This record gives sequence, structure tokens and C-alpha cells, in this order.
Amino acid sequence: KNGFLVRKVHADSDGKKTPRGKRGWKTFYAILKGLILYLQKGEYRPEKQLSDEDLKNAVSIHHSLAMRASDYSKRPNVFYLRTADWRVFLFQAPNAEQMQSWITRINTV
Ligand code: I3P
Repeated sequence: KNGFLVRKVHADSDGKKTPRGKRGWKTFYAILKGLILYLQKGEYRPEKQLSDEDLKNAVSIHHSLAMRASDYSKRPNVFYLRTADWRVFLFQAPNAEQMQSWITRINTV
């Protein structure tokens, strides 16, 4: 599954709250391949290679949990992703259908 997602990093790998200055929303082109969610920055082209920075942003979704962020009301269509190493991301999808589709795909791999 592919598509644009806007990401906010809420907690780092120790589960500690991500510090100010690193909590802003950023747009990525997301590519879910197997157990890895690749987050590609910049303009999307199908033939584009993943940069070193893109690889650093990649997230393992093995033993992760995605759920609708019903307590987050500042933006619509936002879901949480909690990873096995206790990182927490918020992802904003372009619409409700896309949000649900990402949640289902992430939780059923
Ligand atoms: C963050 C940025 C986020 C905001 C976050 C800020 O600043 O403004 O948009 O989250 O608030 O810390 P920075 O880019 O300097 O990290 P919201 O959009 O959810 O308000 P937060 O610290 O209360 O999460």
C-alpha cells in the first residue's frame, strides 16, 4: 500500500516524549512493503530511489499497533502507530477511507 501521509513524532524509542523542535508535522510518500513502512520525502516519482534519509525514517511495523486517534482533534483522519520499541507516531491520511485502509493494512500483516 502506498500514499501520502503527514507524520508527527510523539514518542521516541524509549517511550519518552519526543522533545520540542522535533514534533512538527511533515509530509511523506509512504510505502508499506512487507513489515517496513518506508517514508519518502519530497516529490513522488514511481522510479525514485529511497535516499539514506528515507531509510532512516523507515519504521518496522512488526508487532506494532495502529489505531484511530480519537482523542486528537486538531486534524482529521489521524491515526496512532505504536511500534514494538515504544515509539509513537501520529499519521494524518488524506481522508477517512485512506486512514481506515492504513490501519487495517498495518494491523493485519
Ligand atoms: C511542534 C509543532 C506541532 C505541535 C507540537 C509542537 O513544534 O508545532 O505542530 O503539535 O505541539 O511541539 P516543533 O515543530 O517545534 O517540534 P500539534 O500540531 O499537535 O499541536 P506538542 O508539543 O503539544 O505536541
